[in-house]
Amino acid sequence: MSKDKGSDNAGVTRRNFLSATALAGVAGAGIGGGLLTGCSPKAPEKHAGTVGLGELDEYYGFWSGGHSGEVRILGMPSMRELMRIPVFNIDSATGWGITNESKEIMAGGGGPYMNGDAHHPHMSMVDGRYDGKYVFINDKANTRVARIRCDIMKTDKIISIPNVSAVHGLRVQKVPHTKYVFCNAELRIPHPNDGRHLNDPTKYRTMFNAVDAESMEVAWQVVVDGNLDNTDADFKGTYACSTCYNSEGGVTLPETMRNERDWAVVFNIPRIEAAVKAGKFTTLGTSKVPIVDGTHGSDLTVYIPVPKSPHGLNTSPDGKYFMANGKLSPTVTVISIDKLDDWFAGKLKDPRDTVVAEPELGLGPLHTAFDHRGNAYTTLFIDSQIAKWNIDDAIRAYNGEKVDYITQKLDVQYQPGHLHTSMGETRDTDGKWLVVLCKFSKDRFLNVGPLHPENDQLIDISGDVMKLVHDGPTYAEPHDCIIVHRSKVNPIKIWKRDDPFFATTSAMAKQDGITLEKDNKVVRHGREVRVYMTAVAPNFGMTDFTVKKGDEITVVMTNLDTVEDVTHGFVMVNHGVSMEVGPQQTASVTFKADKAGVQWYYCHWFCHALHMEMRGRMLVEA
Ligand code: K7E
Ligand code: CUA
Repeated sequence: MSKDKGSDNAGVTRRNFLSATALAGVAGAGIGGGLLTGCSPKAPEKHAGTVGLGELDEYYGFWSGGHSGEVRILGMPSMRELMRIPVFNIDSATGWGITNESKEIMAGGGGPYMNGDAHHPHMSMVDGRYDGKYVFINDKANTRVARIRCDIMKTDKIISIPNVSAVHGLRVQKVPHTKYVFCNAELRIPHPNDGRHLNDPTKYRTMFNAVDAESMEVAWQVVVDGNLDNTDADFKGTYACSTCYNSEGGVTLPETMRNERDWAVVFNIPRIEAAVKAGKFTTLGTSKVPIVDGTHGSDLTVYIPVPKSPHGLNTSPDGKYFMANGKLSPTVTVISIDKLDDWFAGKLKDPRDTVVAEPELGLGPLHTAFDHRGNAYTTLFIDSQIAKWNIDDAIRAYNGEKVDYITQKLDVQYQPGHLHTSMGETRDTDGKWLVVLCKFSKDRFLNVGPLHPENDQLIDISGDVMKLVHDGPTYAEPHDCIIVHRSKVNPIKIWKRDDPFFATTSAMAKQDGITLEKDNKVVRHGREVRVYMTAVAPNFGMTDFTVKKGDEITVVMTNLDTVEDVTHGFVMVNHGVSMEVGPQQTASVTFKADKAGVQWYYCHWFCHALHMEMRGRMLVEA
């Protein structure tokens, strides 16, 4: 529980380190000393009514950053933002998109792109439970999928999905483990997309994609009818289900809105794997990814008619149901996963026979979350409400009984999209907290100009009634989040010297005969100059080096500090270059020495009372 005080690290803390080593040499307490020792905790006050000052949260929240392109870590239930993980975006503080290590990862996704549109962060699982290993997230803007390593909380892979446009819905396979990351490509494009077709919608297609979670290669793709929106997987390892709109196959808005019903499409994973294995696939263009046909009539899929333009797709954590959220219909369609077995065994005549409930909840149902007591919580975008309803009661009502399945409606501020319960997409769903990600904050906060923050609201669902307990303004646009118990996540505090994150850089150093842990040397290969440098607070291993104008400089920096939280940085003034170098990490950055004269570099991560003095000079000879 959230009773621990401060850090649970038994080793040297940042404060001890600073008082023991740094302050001795500083006249007076100095600016740094004052800053770092002046923060004595007061008596605990309650934050968000839930977590006292200095107390640790019970959960990690992984928040998508929407079109900011990043992922954020929040402490839950305090909703304090703990960290940002740059993924598809460029980040000035850490040098993401600037360092060689991050550029190598970003290059895996094609581009170069400076933007991303991240919607759905989901953690890898074993047997339907979080395993703390990876968080995956889609990029709708540039058709990519990224993986974050949860031991270091850095992005370690980005891939682009071939043959499709705009990856939207993303979920992991839950059982037996996350072998695949499932992702929906949303926008339909001509097959092949070679510049010949604009106005022939019969040529337009999109696909459901499975990415191998370990190799991060696309395993296979499934051609579908319509546009895919959101997706989720079952707790058996047999099915994934996606909402699918535009059953009309149109390309303009009026064309795509004509039909009263669209679909939930169910993908039979073992059958798809068997088809790929048996060679029953095609490929497109230069991509080698096997493509199987899952359009109407295929035995790899079933198209279940559901009311018009469904949006969210959620699996109940008891493993019994897929739920398609109606968006333009006030309903959520509840599909029995057992009955899907009957369908694929040929025992049912009509795909609608798999539907066991269709509760009417209110206007604009977008997403549904769950507790462990048989309740579902659905966002009503237009009504600005959460509907809490009982799943069994909704099934009884569908069977003709007179039961009121809605137990509460709660106003939220305003226009909610996703919502998520603590551990709610896993077998460990615990029914304690519900977070609702509201698209509009309107009047809830101080006016900050025409662009308003959004509003993530925290709701206590541990009792019989939902209670709103906290407003959390957020920057564009956390579509979705997951709330993971802290027992599942265990990041390291100091880098391991053999971390694959900087393996390419280490290999380059080795070729240059450099021992990164001690050498401070300049190695020249023609116009390519490699500057190998160590850093120990408050000194760079090299306070000056000389290059020639026009040289291409690669600075490789190794932080030799072994103290938790002592991160150094490297900024070369007037060169557009910055990078984070954590304890025991190596990082590198490449730039052109295109200005003659003395060029200062400095450390931009506060590391020491003499941090401001941690600097050096590059002399560029004309
Ligand atoms: Cu509803 Cu992209 Cu999950 Cu936004 S999606 S809300
Ligand atoms: Cu090193 Cu600041």
